[in-house]
Amino acid sequence: MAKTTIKQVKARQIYDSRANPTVEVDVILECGVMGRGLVPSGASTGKHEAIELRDNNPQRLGGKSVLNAVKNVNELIGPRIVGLDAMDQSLIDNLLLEIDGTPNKAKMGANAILGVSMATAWAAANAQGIPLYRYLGGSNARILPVPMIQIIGGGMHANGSIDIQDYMVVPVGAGSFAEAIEMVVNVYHGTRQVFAGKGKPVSVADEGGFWPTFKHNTEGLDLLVAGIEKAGYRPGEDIAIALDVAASHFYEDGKYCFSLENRKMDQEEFADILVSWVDKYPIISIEDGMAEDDWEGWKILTKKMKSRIQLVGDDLFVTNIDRIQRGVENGIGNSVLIKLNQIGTLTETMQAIELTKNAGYLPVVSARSGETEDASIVHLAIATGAGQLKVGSVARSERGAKWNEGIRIEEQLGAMGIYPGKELFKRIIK
Ligand code: 2PG
Ligand code: MG
Repeated sequence: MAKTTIKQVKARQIYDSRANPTVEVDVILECGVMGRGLVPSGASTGKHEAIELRDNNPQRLGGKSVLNAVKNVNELIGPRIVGLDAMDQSLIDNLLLEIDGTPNKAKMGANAILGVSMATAWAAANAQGIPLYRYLGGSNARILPVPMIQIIGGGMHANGSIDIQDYMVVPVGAGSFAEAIEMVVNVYHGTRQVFAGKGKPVSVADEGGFWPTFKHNTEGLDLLVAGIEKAGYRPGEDIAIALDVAASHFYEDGKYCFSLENRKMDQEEFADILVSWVDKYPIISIEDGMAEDDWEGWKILTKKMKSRIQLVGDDLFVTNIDRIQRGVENGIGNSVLIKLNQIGTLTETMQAIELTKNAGYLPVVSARSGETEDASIVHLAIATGAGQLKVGSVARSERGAKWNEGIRIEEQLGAMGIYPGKELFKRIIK
């Protein structure tokens, strides 16, 4: 028996950053080493994502408990993977798909499956005494991600108070990952001063960015530029702006509806609005500028924008190889948001990143709005050389856990580490 043979699998219900229940899995090996997987959870979920199994029992935690997913791990999945070698990640992930048997992981739950998949990888890495990024990526794992960090949180993460979901910054001018985080922390505090100076509340939304009380969606862009300047940086040169429009959530009957401005737009009009923002503000990236099934709208947007900025598909691609493939074949977007729990296993996630890179698109590894102290996604981003990482804001420890882990890994990599900065975007922006 190998020392990395799985001896025990144990799941439990824990709680995430929004005080919602989620799944945690421990995989324990014969050698006594353990790996742990903590599962995140989205709020602005794409409809093509793998299924997050919740109990829907109104008597308990508002229907959100995950006791069935926990039970699936403890009673159905665990017994099937005990005795297997934790080093055989893809074999175990394939077995998880087989045990579930549905195309969208509806039976076991993607939350149950991902917990096991992640815990297995950590156990194997821990048994070898190496960090996860190195276990998954080998000695090639040395590209630190350019962070995409939320300064103002809107959309479904701020109770629908404005239409746009994430106003973020990208420290393209930093010379290292640690410097990148320091710059964004300065912008965060600079923006707080700008908000306070205008008499706006400085309370925060779900991912730690400031809560928006705006009259117009572009007010967020103006405040962000002011925040960057207040911190002493040059907008665009040092720090660029990124948006997650999350357009699926205000697309109704073929129209994009800004409720804040009482305005309904067709695809052409909406794409023109976004282009006018790119003309006016130092925007480097727009995510979900069109809705998840509006392939036509995406085509129009890509045509108007392509090569000027990064166009990221989140709800559109849902880390799903078939959907990414369809996008690539039709020349839609030029970047893919990568979320482990959208697809459910580590192996499928790594395949999605590989496909994205091979197509000449840029992957952006991403957290969910509901997070835990787990920092696996930083390891995933570095292991795969993804190049970018999006994790909400720099405030709140479930976010900080990721940025802090990146700082530690950069220190570990020393002279081997590479922070790509603005160079990265030259692959897609001409
Ligand atoms: C997104 C994420 C993170 P959620 O839309 O990209 O901002 O949100 O996890 O709620 O889907
Ligand atoms: Mg998104």
